[in-house]
Amino acid sequence: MSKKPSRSRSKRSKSRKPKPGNGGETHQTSDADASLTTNQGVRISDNQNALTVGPRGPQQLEDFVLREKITHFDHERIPERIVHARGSGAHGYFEAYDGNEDLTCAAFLQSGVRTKVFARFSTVAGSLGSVDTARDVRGFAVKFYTDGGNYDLVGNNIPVFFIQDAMKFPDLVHSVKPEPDRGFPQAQSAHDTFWDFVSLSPESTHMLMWVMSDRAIPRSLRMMEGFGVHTFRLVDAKGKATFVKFHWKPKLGTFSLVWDEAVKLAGADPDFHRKDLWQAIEDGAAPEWELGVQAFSERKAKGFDFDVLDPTKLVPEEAVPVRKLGRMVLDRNPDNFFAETEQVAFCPSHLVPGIDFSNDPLLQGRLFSYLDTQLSRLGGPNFHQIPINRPKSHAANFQRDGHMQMDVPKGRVNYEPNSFDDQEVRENPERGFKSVPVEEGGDKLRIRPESFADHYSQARQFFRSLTEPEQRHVAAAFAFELGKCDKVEIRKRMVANLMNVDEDLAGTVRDKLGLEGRIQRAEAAAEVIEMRTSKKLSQYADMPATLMGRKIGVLVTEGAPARLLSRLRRKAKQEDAQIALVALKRGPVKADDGKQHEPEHFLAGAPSVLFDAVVLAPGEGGAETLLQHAAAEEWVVDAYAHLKTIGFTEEGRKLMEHVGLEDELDADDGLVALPKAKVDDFIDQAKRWRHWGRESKVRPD
Ligand code: HDE
Repeated sequence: MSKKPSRSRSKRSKSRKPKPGNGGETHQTSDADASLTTNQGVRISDNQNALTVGPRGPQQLEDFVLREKITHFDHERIPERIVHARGSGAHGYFEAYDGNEDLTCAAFLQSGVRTKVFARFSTVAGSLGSVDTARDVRGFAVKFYTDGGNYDLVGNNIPVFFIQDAMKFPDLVHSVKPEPDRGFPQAQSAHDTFWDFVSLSPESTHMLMWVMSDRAIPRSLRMMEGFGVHTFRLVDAKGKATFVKFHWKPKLGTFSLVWDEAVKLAGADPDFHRKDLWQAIEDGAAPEWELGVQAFSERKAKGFDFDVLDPTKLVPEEAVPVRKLGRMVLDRNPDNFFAETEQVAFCPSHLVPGIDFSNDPLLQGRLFSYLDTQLSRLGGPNFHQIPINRPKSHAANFQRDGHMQMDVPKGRVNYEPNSFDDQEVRENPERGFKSVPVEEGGDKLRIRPESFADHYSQARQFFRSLTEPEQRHVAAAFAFELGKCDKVEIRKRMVANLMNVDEDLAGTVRDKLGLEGRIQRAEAAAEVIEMRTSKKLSQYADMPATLMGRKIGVLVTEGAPARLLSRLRRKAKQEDAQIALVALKRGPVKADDGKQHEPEHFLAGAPSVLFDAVVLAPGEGGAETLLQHAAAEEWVVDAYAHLKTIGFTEEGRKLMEHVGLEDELDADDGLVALPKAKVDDFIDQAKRWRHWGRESKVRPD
């Protein structure tokens, strides 16, 4: 006779009380105790072994515990968003400023009203597991849980878009996503199919200028502007409508990475943006944006050189300044990434009284798409019942049943009108949403308005409004991306389009690509006009000197100068910046006053790309120890090449000299000797963000 088998082969874990989620109901049993249960609330006796016929026999179909657990696991993933799959979210609030009533009667925009929000920032092209720092547009979506229902402002960090009509969106997205036969490249526009499509669609030229600019590689999600892109309407209590463009302005300013840094960050920390947002909120440094609008009448719109219904055009801020309506603060991280950030469903069609659409043909297509996509992504028509999507205000109607119905509607009546109960919910002609009564008419046809024909003037205006370094980056980005296209005709076609934007830009790109032979300028559908340059289009023309929200990395070894470290900490704190120590090991480092410091990072895991400015502060003899590690050399070389401010002690100077920077020490303001110079000098230089003058030395072409 065989030996009696033990019931469990693994050590039984001590049963702990399951943590309830937000609602707490999932794990609640009528006489709640610490037992593990099935989803039906049945206590589980053994969570280690499936039900079998004898110890080595076949499993039993009747094992409902196993089948429920495996079934749930099998369906733990839901389809990722077809675009904007990779995102980071945060909770917070919006607070309206005084005096918006002349523009809108939207309740949440009235003086002092506070409204809960959930914001989600995303990249567009990459899948859920792709890297944060890819060159891409960033989504900037905000759900306002207003007292009168949910309002979603689903925008981007770039104020224009690639295409003018929703009809072209699937083609645009197919072209940028991994190519269908080979399944790569991931999260990159630098490949043939994307550039084939856009070079054949000249309407994309303006957006391409933005996407090739530094805007597409933001330093932080906290340092991005946001835009509603389309023209919308705000409507006052009397029904008067005003056209508006929405803007989000970050309190920390708008800053970007340099390309080489973005590429290296993709390896050093693929979650760079996600972590940065999370950590700032955890640290109590809640990021803030002001919401503003450019408001203009329909009459004024008629006077512009472009059509305000065309989403490839922007209204220069010099022509119509941004008027601030309120501010948003994101101060709470999600409790659960999946339940909130993943399941949140934004729809531009989620609107409240006081706001209305325009006829922008891209917006009109979006009004259909978002609701539709949630049906398959979130599994059915009841996605609005998921806690993150549920309005926090009264919501009632006679829509019933369907997949994943969470509510239990009571009574006989599921239709309206009905005569069963006068108290049943009814339409509200006074307070209900009403569209602005706009007169429309004309033939039914598929046609692009003539007024959308100018594809190059604003592209030119954007390029010419940039500072020189920004322009260089645009040219380098075009050359990089097109350099990855194997088909020479695509490269040529794109250069031909760029000739309409700026001859110098086209010439530089052409040179970098090594294209030979005559290239004929692309025929422009409308005359390219010279528009006045706009400083507001540049990130760096009017850059604030600030260190707010930034991180300074300090490379240390045993015997690091304690006084310098404490002065740096104090100064950084005053500037709302952070100091992080980097040492050869993560364990404690003794400074020259004998006190132990706990480094935040170890060198091999924290290249200088993680920081905005760096300080080289090894203890005596520390430079030699560090230089046995290639990572230390790269630390300095990269910080220099990424145009960062580098502070260095006498010992740190040896690292600078070792990498061949001795001749630069006096010539470059961004290289600051410490502690001879005061820490203040270092801080002042670091506030300048990048030392652009250095760029021609490290990237001569
Ligand atoms: Fe989107 N877009 N989009 N888009 N979009 C989606 O909706 C779509 C466009 C934007 O964090 C999808 O729920 C069409 C412009 C953001 O969850 C989908 C067109 C702008 C997000 C969709 C556009 C955006 C999306 C995929 C052209 C800036 C992420 C998943 C007509 C104003 C929201 C989803 C989040 C997501 C369709 C163009 C912004 C498929 C058809 C222009 C920020 O419905």
